[in-house]
Amino acid sequence: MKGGNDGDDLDGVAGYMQQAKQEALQNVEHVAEGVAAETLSEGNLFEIAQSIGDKRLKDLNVADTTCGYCAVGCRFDLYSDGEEILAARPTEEEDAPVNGISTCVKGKFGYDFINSDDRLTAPLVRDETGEFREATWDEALTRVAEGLGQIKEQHGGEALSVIASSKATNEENYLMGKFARQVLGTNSIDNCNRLCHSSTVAGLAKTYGYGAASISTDDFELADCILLTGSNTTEAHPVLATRIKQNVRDGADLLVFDPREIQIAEYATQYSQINPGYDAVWINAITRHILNNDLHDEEFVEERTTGFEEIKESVQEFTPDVVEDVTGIPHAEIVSAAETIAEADRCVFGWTLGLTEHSHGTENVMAMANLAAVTGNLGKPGAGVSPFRGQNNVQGGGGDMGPLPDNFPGYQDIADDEIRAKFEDAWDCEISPEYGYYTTQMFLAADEDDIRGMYIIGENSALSEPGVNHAEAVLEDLEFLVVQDLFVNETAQYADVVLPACSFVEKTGTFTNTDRTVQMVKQVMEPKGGSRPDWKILQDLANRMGREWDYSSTAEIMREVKSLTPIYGGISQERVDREGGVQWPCWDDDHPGTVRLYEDEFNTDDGKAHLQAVGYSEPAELPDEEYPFTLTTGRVLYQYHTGTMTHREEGIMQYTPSDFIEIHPETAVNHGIESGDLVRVTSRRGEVVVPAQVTDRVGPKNVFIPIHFAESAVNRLTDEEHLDPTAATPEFKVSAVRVTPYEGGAESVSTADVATGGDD
Ligand SMILES: Nc1nc2c(c(=O)[nH]1)N[C@H]1C(S)=C(S)[C@@H](COP(=O)(O)OP(=O)(O)OC[C@H]3O[C@@H](n4cnc5c(=O)[nH]c(N)nc54)[C@H](O)[C@@H]3O)O[C@H]1N2
Ligand SMILES: Nc1nc2c(c(=O)[nH]1)N[C@H]1C(S)=C(S)[C@@H](COP(=O)(O)OP(=O)(O)OC[C@H]3O[C@@H](n4cnc5c(=O)[nH]c(N)nc54)[C@H](O)[C@@H]3O)O[C@H]1N2
Ligand code: SF4
Ligand SMILES: [Mo]
Repeated sequence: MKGGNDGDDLDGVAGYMQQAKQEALQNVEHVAEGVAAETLSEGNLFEIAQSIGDKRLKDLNVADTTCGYCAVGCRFDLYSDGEEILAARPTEEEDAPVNGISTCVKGKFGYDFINSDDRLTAPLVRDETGEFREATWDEALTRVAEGLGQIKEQHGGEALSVIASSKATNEENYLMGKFARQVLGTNSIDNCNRLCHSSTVAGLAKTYGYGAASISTDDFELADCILLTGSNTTEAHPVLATRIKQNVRDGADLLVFDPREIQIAEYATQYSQINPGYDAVWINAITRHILNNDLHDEEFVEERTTGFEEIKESVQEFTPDVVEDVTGIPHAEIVSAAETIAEADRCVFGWTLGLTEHSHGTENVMAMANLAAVTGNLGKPGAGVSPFRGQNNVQGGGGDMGPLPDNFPGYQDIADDEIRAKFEDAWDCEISPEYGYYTTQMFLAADEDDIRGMYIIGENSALSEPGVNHAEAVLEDLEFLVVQDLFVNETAQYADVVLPACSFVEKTGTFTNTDRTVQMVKQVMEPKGGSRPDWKILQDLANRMGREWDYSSTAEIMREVKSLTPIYGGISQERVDREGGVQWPCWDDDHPGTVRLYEDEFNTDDGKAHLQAVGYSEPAELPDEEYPFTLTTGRVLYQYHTGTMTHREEGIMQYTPSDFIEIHPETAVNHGIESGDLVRVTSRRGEVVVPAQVTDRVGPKNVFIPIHFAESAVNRLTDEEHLDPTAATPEFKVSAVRVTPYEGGAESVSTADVATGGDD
């Protein structure tokens, strides 16, 4: 933390906040058009500006830091008077490689959660009556050490699992992995990437070698053509959307494939409305048209890929009739997309969860990776693949740092004897070569008593897992559950001990964003009450469980990461701070970092891209007479996930205070439903009651519900059992449901109504 020092800047910050208000109210550049005006009450913004105006800047702390919401990785200065965050103001453009001078509403205004009345400020333990009571750190940590220790003693460390937090820093996630393997003796450690982009990581790693974006954010502005699918970019990655729209305004082509006519579709050269769950089909069809008409990049294919003949054969089944029938896309749209991509010199392929959250997500991603490779769109400016990552630090904390059942930091395979020996030596412990459970599998393994205790850090599994009626039963039945979070979230309600952690404004470390840039996160406020940064909690716990950890700062932890992780071999906090950001792979102190992957070779044994034949796939659960609609789920701009942070933001809650279901006008008429009416939505696994929003944004056979509301938790409807066979990602984007008008009226929606299982 440092104090502010420049008298003139005082006006600057106050002035900035006034201007921000104008922007939020009028200039709706990167917020969904037409709704920005309602986002924040004028009073709220005025108060912020006023409160800065009333203070002397030298009394304020200011730190240049990285946003803790999404993985775009916007940078800004945060101003605090020690009590609260007063303003977020973009840093100098050159210090903010991704966002330049813009940020979205969450990064700019989403800080009320930090001081929220229900923020955890002391550990909680269950008393004899089963209720929580506050405890000292000493008592709470002793209870945790005993609870986890007992299970380890009786059933072995493998009976324990850890869910690590992609909200937390790289350094903390590194320690979570080390803690699981060294202290608990389990490889069952995973994180939210499993619910999100693990199929991207698997599919890209198999084809190209690295499970990450090949490009930098700047490449969006260098491309002649951008294909976007399964990404509600303006709402989920607003600042990336701004940069894409900028390039489209300058003449680039934009192709959007999505079941919902999302806002970015308005800017598209071509928008194709697709049936959810058949992405490999239309992607293969585009590849087929390109190959059968010799529109591919022959030289690139010849020199830099293997498997071309196999994929040429495998795409032949995707004939125009088949494609139109299952995906709903007319052949002419396949042809025009194929030709636009083939004609472009530089094309970026961008995607998010619409492609990955399926029982065949890895195949979808491999089909996309094939398309990028056959058109030679890799390893050059303005061309490549970009899965937009989700949580602020899921790339680094959720992947690179190795809190994973199968990998050590830097994607080093735990089954490799030499690599395992390196970590056994560094960590002074024995590590099993057997992979642990993925998150989704942990919940299934608990049914068989293969998992008996869990340590859940910064993840709200009781809402975010698929099939939460099942997840809740598992959490309830665990022999021991520790939750480490900012709040008593829905998951913590099942815990034996809750440990109060602190947020990204209260600690120092690094995050790695969606384009592999490692950036500094800096403390601007003291930890709230008795809360502690995750790394300090882990250190205390490790030491109570027989180890001697002695880190005095997160910079020291990063030095250990650097020594064990080749792709972070040149990355230290000092360097990241000095240079503003460093992109991995960065092999040593003299290496400049990597702006773009695969310029010369792929990260495979022979240096070539290994194209993977991908056949027909369909969702695990198809609509039928009983459950005739396809439900898809996702996000809205102003809310973040399970709401732990954004529901505490008054301005944001004014805009999206409650849940809704998007229903096509035809469906609405057929069922006698009008906008605002309550609707009962039933799947084979459960039901929820939500108000209808009648709109032709969705197709007539589909409905959409956001994921942000506990009271009508959409994951009561989704399926925990049908997982991607490679990546174990759930099929969040497709469930078969029935919709019926809810007869009871709003006041009669009881908790029991919305919270119990369905009629299966
Ligand atoms: N405001 C906000 N921003 C966020 C988040 C948040 O909670 N709130 N969360 C962050 C995280 S962790 C993540 S992972 C990202 C997610 O970012 P996105 O993936 O963009 O978000 P979603 O809304 O889940 O879904 C994306 C799109 O997939 C489409 N879709 C649904 N089914 C299919 C299908 O079968 N095929 C295709 N091709 N498309 C389909 C939906 O219509 C939607 O437009 O957002 C990040 N940013
Ligand atoms: N149906 C459906 N379900 C989905 C999805 C979908 O599209 N559809 N998307 C999936 C995806 S992509 C994701 S990423 C998940 C998200 O699901 P979760 O990761 O479970 O969601 P969050 O609400 O972000 O939970 C993060 C928790 O971390 C806490 N926290 C914040 N900062 C810190 C910190 O520094 N330390 C600690 N210890 N805690 C902290 C917050 O208070 C919060 O409780 O949801 C998944 N679930
Ligand atoms: S786009 Fe993402 S990183 Fe940027 S300010 Fe918004 S939430 Fe934060
Ligand atoms: Mo995510």
